[in-house]
Amino acid sequence: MSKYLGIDASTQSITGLIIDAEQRTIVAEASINFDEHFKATYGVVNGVLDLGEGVVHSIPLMWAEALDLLLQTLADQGHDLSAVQAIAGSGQQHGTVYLNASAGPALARLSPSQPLKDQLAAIFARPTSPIWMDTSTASQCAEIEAAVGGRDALLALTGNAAFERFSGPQIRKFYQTEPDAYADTAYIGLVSSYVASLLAGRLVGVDPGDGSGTNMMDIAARQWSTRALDATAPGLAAKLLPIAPSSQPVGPISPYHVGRYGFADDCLLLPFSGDNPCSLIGLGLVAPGQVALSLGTSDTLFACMDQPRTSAAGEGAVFASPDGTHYMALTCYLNGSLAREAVRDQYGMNWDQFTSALRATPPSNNGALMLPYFAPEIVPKVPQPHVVRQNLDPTDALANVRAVIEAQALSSRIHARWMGVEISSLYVTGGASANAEILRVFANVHNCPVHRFETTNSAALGAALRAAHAHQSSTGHAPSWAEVVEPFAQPIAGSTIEPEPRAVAAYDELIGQYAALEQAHT
Ligand code: ADP
Ligand code: XUL
Repeated sequence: MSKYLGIDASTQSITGLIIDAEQRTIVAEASINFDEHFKATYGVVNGVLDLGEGVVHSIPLMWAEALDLLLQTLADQGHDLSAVQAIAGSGQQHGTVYLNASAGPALARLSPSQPLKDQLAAIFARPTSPIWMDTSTASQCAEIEAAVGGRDALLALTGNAAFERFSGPQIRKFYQTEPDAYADTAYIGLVSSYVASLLAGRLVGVDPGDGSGTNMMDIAARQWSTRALDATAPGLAAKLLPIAPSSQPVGPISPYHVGRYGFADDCLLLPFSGDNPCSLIGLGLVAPGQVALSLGTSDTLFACMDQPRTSAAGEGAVFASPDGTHYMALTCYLNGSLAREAVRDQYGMNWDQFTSALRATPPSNNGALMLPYFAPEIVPKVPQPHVVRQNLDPTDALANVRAVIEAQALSSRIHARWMGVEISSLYVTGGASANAEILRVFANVHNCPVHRFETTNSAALGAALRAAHAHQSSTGHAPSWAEVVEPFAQPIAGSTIEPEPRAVAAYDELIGQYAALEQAHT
């Protein structure tokens, strides 16, 4: 028996993935898509509520309902959840959940005969949660940087400049705009720690991987920073739980899940981390070297580092790795899958037609370029949506498809430079990594092979591997991270996409034009 469950609570879905560490295989994978199941009840589109003016929230009660549905689905598929020895998870990063004083007792007395949503509806001090797509906190970012002594001081302390989507600026905005609700908030957690709490039946702290995405954690000490907390909102320290080390079990799973889904009562639970930090583990990046690309709702490019290298220009973020010793550098784009879908839908295509359009058009697109800011962009910073076309006919569907993908790939090359790592290959994950033609553009723009994996859910896989590492360590045999990830972090044989010299040369020429266009419009 060596089964481990990883759960990824992401923007558009919640995924569960079970590995058998002895057999070295993934034995179960199930996803609950929020729009498919909950659009009618909660009004979400692409998993979120777009409230206008850059305000984007989601609904923590929906995540609880989705967790129940996910575990029920795994049980209905015939997976014996009593065989799961440990669980870890990941959440979309930065999103904050605000709970009142009834949350702790309500979690402690959960009855397996009622769903979570019926027992937890009253625990929220704020019914919705701002998430990583929210860009409405520019003034709070400036205030926080100023209060700690400037951007450089915040960078040195937390590893990151203030970003609109990070938790600290979002908490500050809540305190400023809804002071009474802020005062009534007993606990503030992240998406990750909230979902972990639903599994634990008690409140669980934020891990250093996700804590580094808050602008509130001392990145060197991996603890909340009093200076940063004071710069964010008054009384904040009392509303946070201590940072929970990523590899230290928080206890057994709650009796609720034992009674309802048949988990063993000694099934261990680990703190959850961020989706990108868990993907780092799921793709096997437990030592510096490889670079990974995640094509999910957000597109992210990331690498493992020995030391926290910071991005002075604010292009990238630095997070603590959940492996406990390393760090990750990350560049995040808001216009990832939803920009690809915007083009796909504008021309009435499905993914097969989108893929055919890529096949039918030449690398560098005869010089046609697009800046694909269908929504505000994080890198480069673009506060208002605006799509720019240069030498690109808006009625030419095929050229527009190629233009959006080339823009994303060229931008990922330009804005990866701050990481200071040579990209000699790319490990890919995320929903759109199933599309080989999209990957071909990235291979040619970066002039490197692109490796694919059995699952596109590397965050859930990384969480399952974290569970395996912690459980095996707790039973006396402490394996190295390399030993734990090695059987799973193997590219699919024969699936590598190699760069094509002529296309590479075309992009080497085009990238200067793209950078100039970007500079002219940002
Ligand atoms: P997240 O974890 O951020 O919620 P995923 O990694 O699950 O997102 O990716 C979901 C996205 O994958 C969808 O929004 C969709 O745009 C994209 N996707 C799925 N299949 C394809 C495909 N064949 N080609 C391009 N994109 C795809
Ligand atoms: C990373 C980021 C996104 C979210 C959602 O900084 O904002 O990648 O984690 O996946």
